[in-house]
Amino acid sequence: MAMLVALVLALCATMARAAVVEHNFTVGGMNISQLCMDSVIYTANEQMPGPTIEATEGDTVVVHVVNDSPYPLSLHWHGIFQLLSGWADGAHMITECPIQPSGNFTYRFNITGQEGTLWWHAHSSLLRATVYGALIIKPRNGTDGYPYKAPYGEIPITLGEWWNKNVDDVEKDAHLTGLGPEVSDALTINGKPGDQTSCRGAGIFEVEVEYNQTYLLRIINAAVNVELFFKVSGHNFTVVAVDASYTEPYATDVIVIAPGQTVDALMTTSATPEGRYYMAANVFESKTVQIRFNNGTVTGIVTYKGAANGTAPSMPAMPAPTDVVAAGRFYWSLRGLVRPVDPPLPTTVDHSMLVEFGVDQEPCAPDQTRCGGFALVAFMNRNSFQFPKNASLLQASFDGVPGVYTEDFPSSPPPLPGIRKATAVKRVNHSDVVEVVLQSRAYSSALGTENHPIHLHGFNFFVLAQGLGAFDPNATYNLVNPRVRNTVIVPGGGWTVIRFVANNPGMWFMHCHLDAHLPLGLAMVFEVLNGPAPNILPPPPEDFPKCY
Ligand SMILES: *[C@@H]1O[C@H](CO)[C@@H](O)[C@H](O)[C@H]1NC(C)=O
Ligand SMILES: *[C@@H]1O[C@H](CO)[C@@H](O)[C@H](O)[C@H]1NC(C)=O
Ligand SMILES: *[C@@H]1O[C@H](CO)[C@@H](O)[C@H](O)[C@H]1NC(C)=O
Ligand SMILES: *[C@@H]1O[C@H](CO)[C@@H](O)[C@H](O)[C@H]1NC(C)=O
Ligand SMILES: *[C@@H]1O[C@H](CO)[C@@H](O)[C@H](O)[C@H]1NC(C)=O
Ligand SMILES: *[C@@H]1O[C@H](CO)[C@@H](O)[C@H](O)[C@H]1NC(C)=O
Ligand SMILES: *[C@@H]1O[C@H](CO)[C@@H](O)[C@H](O)[C@H]1NC(C)=O
Ligand SMILES: *[C@@H]1O[C@H](CO)[C@@H](O)[C@H](O)[C@H]1NC(C)=O
Ligand SMILES: *[C@@H]1O[C@H](CO)[C@@H](O)[C@H](O)[C@H]1NC(C)=O
Ligand SMILES: *[C@@H]1O[C@H](CO)[C@@H](O)[C@H](O)[C@H]1NC(C)=O
Ligand SMILES: *[C@@H]1O[C@H](CO)[C@@H](O)[C@H](O)[C@H]1NC(C)=O
Ligand SMILES: *[C@@H]1O[C@H](CO)[C@@H](O)[C@H](O)[C@H]1NC(C)=O
Ligand SMILES: [Cu+2]
Repeated sequence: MAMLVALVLALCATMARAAVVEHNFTVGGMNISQLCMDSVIYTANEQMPGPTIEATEGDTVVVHVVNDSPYPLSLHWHGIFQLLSGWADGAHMITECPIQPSGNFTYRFNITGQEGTLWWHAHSSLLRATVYGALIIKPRNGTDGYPYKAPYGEIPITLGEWWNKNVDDVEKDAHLTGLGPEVSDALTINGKPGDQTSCRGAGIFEVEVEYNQTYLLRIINAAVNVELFFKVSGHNFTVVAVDASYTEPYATDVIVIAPGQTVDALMTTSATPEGRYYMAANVFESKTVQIRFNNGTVTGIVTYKGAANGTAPSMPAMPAPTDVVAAGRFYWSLRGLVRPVDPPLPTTVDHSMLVEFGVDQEPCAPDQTRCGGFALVAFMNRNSFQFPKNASLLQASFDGVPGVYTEDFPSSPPPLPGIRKATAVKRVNHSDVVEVVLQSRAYSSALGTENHPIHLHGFNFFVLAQGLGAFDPNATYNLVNPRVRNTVIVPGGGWTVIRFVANNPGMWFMHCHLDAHLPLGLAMVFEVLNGPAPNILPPPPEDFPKCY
């Protein structure tokens, strides 16, 4: 009996009870001095990055959002499954109409069957440049739940992109000129541009570590439009998870990360004791034609305990911004960690899709008053996604409002050329298995190609294969230990195959996570129907932002 009591106590100690993790986020203006300039930006709780949400798998997250900004706002919980809580996904005009200025809304969702590093961000206009933060999910079993030795400490590294200009104006200008957003003014690590910019005394992120310990770096690419290389001088990494899915340990000296993605990497502090080491990030630019890009380097500092003040940190040798080999090696080397507790790869496919996408040129529209020559347009299977204006897709579907969207998103590229501006969804039954060949294409020689980080809301997917050029139907798929992600790079002009189980009713956005491409139409939506009880989407919460 005593033994039984001891056992029960031990279980209680290791298995955290499901808790409610509650936050208040007020999104409003704040004065900031950044890059030697005074700016007004919009943030959650006057923090950039915004507050970190820390939860345990099984918890309920409740975030009361008050919109004190002049912009319509929605917050997306990037990578969260939103099982039967699709109303809380925060995708602007897909799952909700935005929270109007002075309005408020409480996002409520349970975190079920996922753990690791995710993040949250505004999903309206370019606000996510400043409205973002980490969302960290601990295993139910605490650090014993990690499939690797529990680290001594954890260091969140949120990489961002900074504009001196108001980012809503950057977005408006992008439309008026038809050319996409201008290049950002700096990259940031945990909100700080570091000490390699022309602004002396710009803030820098610094972290103190103990010698000869292993730390878990939770790296998030919250940048708006750029893939990044990340290194720490004198240190190597072991990648153990991406997008809150465990990987087989992967040793590397450089992390490559696309907007929307996360990487968990172990780093052992075994360099010279009492030393100081720069962490640094710079852009990986995959475009095949020359363009302007942010060529700056953001720095932070890892200071070993006892380091003398003023010790100059050593700088890592960064890959060149065009180092496609380093980038490809990282992205394509990752393998999923197969655990009995994780959902297995489905072996049969109900919907097999080929989705061709890219960016092209079209004549300027009348409202593009600063457009000369041509405007950019993007599409998937010739459908350039248009955000609905009067109702969110989910509300229209739930209330049966006609005319908001069509259900004819094609499963393969239509034979006729021409671009349709449409709000088209692909309908699938609950629990159907969907496989998509994502095929990037060059539509205009002037624009070339570039990598696109494709993000799927509501689901993780298995990444089965990828390659350059046209999809190879004879390609070997990894059906053994494919990596699991929510955002995957499709190589410029190349292809990537993903597979997922549509086990959650709702309207789930799939789009390019470069904010430059989303307003151009590089998106589509999966409509997943209700399944048998209990797999039925409940009605929206009472305080749901009103569309009509
Ligand atoms: C949120 O704000 C309300 C009202 O001001 C307050 O009662 C509550 O304690 C706050 N909750 C948290 C988690 O800060
Ligand atoms: C920023 O500072 C200006 C001048 O001090 C002040 O008038 C304004 O209210 C501040 N704005 C915010 C959002 O705090
Ligand atoms: C979330 O968890 C709570 C507490 O366990 C439960 O009452 C609620 O039904 C769950 N919500 C959903 C959408 O599953
Ligand atoms: C949220 O909005 C409701 C309805 O307008 C209002 O009654 C309430 O006071 C608001 N709450 C907060 C915290 O602003
Ligand atoms: C958590 O611990 C329990 C009891 O030791 C075990 O049965 C379970 O598989 C563990 N869960 C995970 C996700 O590791
Ligand atoms: C570093 O830590 C390892 C294991 O914790 C230990 O075996 C080793 O002796 C330590 N090395 C130094 C130089 O302290
Ligand atoms: C990092 O890994 C490389 C390649 O394996 C190795 O040459 C180098 O010595 C390692 N550096 C450190 C600091 O461990
Ligand atoms: C980086 O870009 C700026 C602006 O386009 C340019 O003036 C500068 O020479 C570039 N620096 C390097 C090292 O290429
Ligand atoms: C470095 O400077 C800081 C602040 O000036 C001080 O608190 C700290 O003790 C100094 N550390 C060492 C190792 O001298
Ligand atoms: C949206 O609503 C406006 C005003 O009620 C109406 O004129 C317009 O036709 C509606 N558009 C669509 C696509 O339903
Ligand atoms: C859903 O399943 C039903 C019954 O098998 C089938 O008739 C229908 O075509 C399916 N719908 C979709 C969108 O796959
Ligand atoms: C795929 O393999 C078949 C049979 O070996 C071959 O006939 C076909 O040409 C191959 N297709 C491609 C695109 O390589
Ligand atoms: Cu893109």
